[in-house]
Amino acid sequence: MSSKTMQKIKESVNYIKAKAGITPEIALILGSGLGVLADEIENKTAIPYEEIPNFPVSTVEGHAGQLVLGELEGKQVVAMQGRFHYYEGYDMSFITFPVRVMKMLGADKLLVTNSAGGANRHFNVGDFMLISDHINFTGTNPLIGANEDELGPRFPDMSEAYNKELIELAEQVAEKKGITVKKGVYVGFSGPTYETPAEIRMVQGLGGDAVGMSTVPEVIVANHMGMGILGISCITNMAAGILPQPLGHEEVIETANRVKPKFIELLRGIISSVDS
Ligand code: R1P
Repeated sequence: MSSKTMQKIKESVNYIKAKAGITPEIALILGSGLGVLADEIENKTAIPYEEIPNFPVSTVEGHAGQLVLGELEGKQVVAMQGRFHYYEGYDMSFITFPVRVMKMLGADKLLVTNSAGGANRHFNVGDFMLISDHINFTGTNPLIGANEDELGPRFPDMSEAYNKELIELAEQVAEKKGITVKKGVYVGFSGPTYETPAEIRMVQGLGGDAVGMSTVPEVIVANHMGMGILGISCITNMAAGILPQPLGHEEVIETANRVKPKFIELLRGIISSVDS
């Protein structure tokens, strides 16, 4: 990270501010097939990533590729309808750049979602899992490089990367709405291969509950900047070796589509209950 990065963040922020006259309180990152929540945003301004200076461009099916700003449940929000993954070939600091921009636009809270494979045998396809913690198995870290002191410390504390109060709030909202939520540890791999059965046995042995190829870098960067983070995984498939069937992205998108109404209800409830 260098002051060149600060300059780039400012350029992106200024461009977005000129297009959308709102100061978001909550940033949303919408996982594979879960981008539909951004369609619910009112009075919105949608800006394709390719228009925003210094932004990467989405390449994955199920990720629309635009930043959407507007109102949801009376709160000002900014949503990434489509995220970036390390396996797309981008540098880790580049895939997490939009998180920095959303924070500099004003968002102090990050609600990050993903489609994940269930490694916990007590989970079922279609479950939601509140992320209590993560294990970084990507082999790298988005904060590698010179530290930008203006953004956060050189050695960030990760002892409560996922905010306990936000997890409790999400549990209360889910209970009120009669939506069952699980809680667990998300293990982030680089992808793009799905994990092997042996890797899933390792994950289980290490206390991991779900696996995926996103979220971890975004959460590290958001935590670096002191954002309050809530992570929700949608268990779109069971991880390798749990069921006698191969894995594919079609199933991920299919399940995400199926749980859409419940996902929207849960997320809306959380956003409406979060303190401004
Ligand atoms: C694999 O099917 C894709 O789905 C998940 C994995 O990380 C991978 O990108 O997507 P999100 O984590 O973006 O929801």
